[in-house]
Amino acid sequence: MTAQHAAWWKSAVVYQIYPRSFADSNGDGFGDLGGIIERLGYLEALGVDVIWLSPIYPSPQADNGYDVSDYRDIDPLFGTLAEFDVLLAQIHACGMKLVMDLVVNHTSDEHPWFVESRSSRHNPKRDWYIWRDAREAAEPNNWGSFFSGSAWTRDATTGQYYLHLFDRKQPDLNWENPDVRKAMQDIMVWWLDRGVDGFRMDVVNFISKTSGLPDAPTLPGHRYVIAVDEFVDGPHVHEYLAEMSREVFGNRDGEFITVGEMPGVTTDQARLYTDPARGELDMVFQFEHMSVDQGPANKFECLGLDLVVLKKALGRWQAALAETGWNSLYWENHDQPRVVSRFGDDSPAYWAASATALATILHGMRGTPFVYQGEELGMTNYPFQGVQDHQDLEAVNYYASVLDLRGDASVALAGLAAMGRDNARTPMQWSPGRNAGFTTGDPWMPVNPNHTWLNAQSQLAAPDSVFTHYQALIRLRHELPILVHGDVTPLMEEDPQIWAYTRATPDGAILVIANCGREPRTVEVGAGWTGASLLLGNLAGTPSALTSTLLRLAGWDARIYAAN
Ligand code: TEU
Repeated sequence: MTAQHAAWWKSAVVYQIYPRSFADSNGDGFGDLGGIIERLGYLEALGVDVIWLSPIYPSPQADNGYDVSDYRDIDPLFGTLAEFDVLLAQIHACGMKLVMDLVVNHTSDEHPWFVESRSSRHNPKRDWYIWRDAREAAEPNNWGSFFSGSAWTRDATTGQYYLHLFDRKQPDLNWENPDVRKAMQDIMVWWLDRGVDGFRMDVVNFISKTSGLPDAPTLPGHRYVIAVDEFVDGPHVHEYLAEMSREVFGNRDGEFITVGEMPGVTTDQARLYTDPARGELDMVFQFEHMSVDQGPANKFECLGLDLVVLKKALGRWQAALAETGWNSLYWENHDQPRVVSRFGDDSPAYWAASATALATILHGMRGTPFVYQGEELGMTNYPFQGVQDHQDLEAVNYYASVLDLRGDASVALAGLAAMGRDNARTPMQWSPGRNAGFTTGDPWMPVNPNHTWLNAQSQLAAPDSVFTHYQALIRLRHELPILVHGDVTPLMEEDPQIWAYTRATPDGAILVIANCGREPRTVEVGAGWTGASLLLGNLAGTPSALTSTLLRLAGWDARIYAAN
């Protein structure tokens, strides 16, 4: 966080592990810390610098750990604090760093703070959460939950309602209370003292709500509204994050990384959050490129991809944080469908090429790339057959709400299959064998049937696999400062099939170009690129230099050239 250490994470690549789906060492069907320890060699081989773990704290698991009931321990599902210490030591011994997921906007309703808070209107913890009286015998306002229904639940003990932007088992903390902020800072210090290297902060731009909690403008046909304007980048959020950074990292030496997950964040806000001079966060996860193919009020409404819109969304973020601030770069995480199925082409002929082309485009940009487990293998969406295949509460609640409103069930199921979070949560595909080598027991989520041919074991043995392409991209980022720092200039912005841009420093220039479609394309590149040498291509047999200004690209052909 301090100025002299500001740069290390700019050339780093982060790998996200969703522990319950990564590797199971004890046969209970859930991934665990022991499983991660066994697979550290795999991550070393991939070459990543930082590992981010989705939450492993004790939790009722209503939202798979994003509902924390104790911030200072490990859920027995995953292991013990002693095992955590072993994992951390081994990660450090491999030269990697560990980032914890910090869920601070809300806790579990089973956290002792909330148990106390709900016990009486006069309990000292009452004000740690957001309680309001009923309005005309109904919810205090019209805010909806991200997981369907109202964002308020009435608690019988006191008759008041508490706010939960997510599930009713995830009550929102009241960040206006300085004791809440101090408690969270203490938790962060506790983990840093244990040796962790930073935090990914869940929905951290939601922690400050508009004072008075006003109604959101109503939407026809909707009783509740996701009131983004009343909690996204709210009035005190910058003050709270600056205070957190000062109190937690202020006097601490070391190399840390902080990234705030920020649905709905704008480029102007992101520049403020990540301006090193303001001392808030190192980078944010923005969502603009994740919403280009979703309906504005309903993420399960699938619009299909317009590549120009996607290119411009990411291009805008590249430009906006060029001078001040820093981008994170990601295609996937535990909340998103698999990118090869979403923006690529997962048919047999183009699966590998489109997975590697999309990787090339993302890793060529300026920012810190994040790889989500299995993305480096080109893992695909799951062939969901019906609602019974979905485990995620967001999916289950959404389906129920559509049925409630007499909506079209088959459209809802198609939306869930395409956009559902469970796509990312099927077990990691290690081998062609039973349960893809994930567990010796019964996996908590079904394994994708394509693990027989799509798995780590076969890709590690193949010279031209999706895995080896990710390996090469990560190596390039470490070796070429121009990939880290070079200015980005988009090319052919209106082309619906070609994605291209240059990176440049006073010392050199790089061309990143991909054909994002099946049809071959011949593209005219500037005369300056004649003689450029190929740094990386994703198809076998790509010539090692550009010999003319006409570049012929096969379907899903992607290349990185260095100018001579
Ligand atoms: O997600 C925040 C978020 O707003 C979405 O991306 C979320 O996945 C949801 O689908 C919105 O429709 C974070 C976590 O990453 C997610 O796993 C949690 O469920 C959520 O916060 C609550 O903690």
